[in-house]
Amino acid sequence: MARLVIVSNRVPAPRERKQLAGGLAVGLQDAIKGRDTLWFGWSGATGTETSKEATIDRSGKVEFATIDLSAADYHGFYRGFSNAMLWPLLHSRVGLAEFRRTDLETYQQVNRTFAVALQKLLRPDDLVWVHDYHLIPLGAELRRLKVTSKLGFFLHVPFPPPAVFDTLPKGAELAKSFSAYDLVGMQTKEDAGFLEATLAAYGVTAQIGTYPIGINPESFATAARRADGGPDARRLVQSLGGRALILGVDRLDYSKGLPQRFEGFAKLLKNFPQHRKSVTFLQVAPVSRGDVAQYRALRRELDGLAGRINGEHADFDWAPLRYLTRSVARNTLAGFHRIARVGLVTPLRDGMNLVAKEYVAAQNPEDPGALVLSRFAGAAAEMEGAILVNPYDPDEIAEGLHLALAMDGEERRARWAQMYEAIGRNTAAKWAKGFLKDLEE
Ligand code: ADQ
Repeated sequence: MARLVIVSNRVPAPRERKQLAGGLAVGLQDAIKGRDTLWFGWSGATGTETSKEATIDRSGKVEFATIDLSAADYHGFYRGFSNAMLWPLLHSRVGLAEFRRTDLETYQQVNRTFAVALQKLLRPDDLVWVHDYHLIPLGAELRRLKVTSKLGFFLHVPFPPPAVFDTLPKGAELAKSFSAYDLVGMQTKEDAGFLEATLAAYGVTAQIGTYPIGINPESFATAARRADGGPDARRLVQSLGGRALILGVDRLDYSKGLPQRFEGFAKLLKNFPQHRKSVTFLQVAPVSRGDVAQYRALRRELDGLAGRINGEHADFDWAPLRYLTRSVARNTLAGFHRIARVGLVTPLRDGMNLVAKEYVAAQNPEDPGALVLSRFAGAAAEMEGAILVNPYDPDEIAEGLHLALAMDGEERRARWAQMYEAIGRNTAAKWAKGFLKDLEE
């Protein structure tokens, strides 16, 4: 079997390697099993200089090769072009994108540096799988260095319509670099169609396929069952005093539609007063990318909204909204999902959104909760049993919440069964195996 070479912006830190958690790592775990693997990427450390060569260490069957970034490269490549330009653009948020020519140059330069360091470690029959928007030009840089191995690329985030992508300065060059890969994987058919149309506009083609990412439903369900009886879950249930829990779990990111979600909850309290005092909304949203201006502004906005909503609707013995910007352990969250009567997942745009799938996996099949889901999350294409809403419209979110809270057990079980079947159809393991099989052929 060919060696698998995974390339991702962040490589799991040594302490994370024994117990891989989170989307990408969980998906890849099954692909790695029993395979000779090299995992290459940024260490997460910044220093005075970007490393010219990777530092290599081994953990079981996996070899890790990492590069440190200089502070200047971190700013231009990671914080700048990747997260202040490409992230908003790919989520169709042109108004939030910040372009600087120097950031683009640094992005290209870092991809070149990665390629040079990686090329030295490659063997001709390796299967190289590059992940996400930080590394789009890597394939073309490797080809320039005469690498002949099979090269695959997977985009975890959405791809915008051609007219939106066209606003990216020097976008033609970036688009053309997709064609250096033998296979390009996207989350949904819509994303695949937009990429294909964009490439066509620049006169290039690529082999594009759709590979919706998933989770491992059984292991998440087991974690949820275990955590359900644990001390944190008990404390949460006790604190609810019999009220229904609405739960949101996200990174603090403007793609997740949090202000509109908070407004939607406030509309629920206002437009459907029968739920006043019988629901509590818990939003867990740990700060992410706190050094990008747009993320700091979002945090300020949410602080204000949370204060206003609680000020307006709370009573001396009840606060409707609980908002946490610190992180909560993954297993604890699994238990919280199981307790929640409603999972509230309303991104304005999302590649897939694994939280929606985790919510479904965590439910008690005898008495499952309902999922209110944005129709602009990749997951919406699979989740017929969800209550789909337009995440830009707080009134519609409120209506969705009302429907979820009023739904009888029979309908909840029927909808949940459809969703559980869907998350079992596209698991993390199937995603990785499907992509690699197609790349190999
Ligand atoms: P993210 O934008 O990070 O991922 P998502 O898919 O929802 O979004 O979450 C990925 C993982 O992070 C999940 O396992 C989730 O449980 C975890 N996570 C999210 N919020 C958390 C929190 N508050 N505390 C602890 N864990 C949390 C990107 C794309 C998505 C795509 C994934 C995978 O933006 O669209 O689904 O990659 O491809």
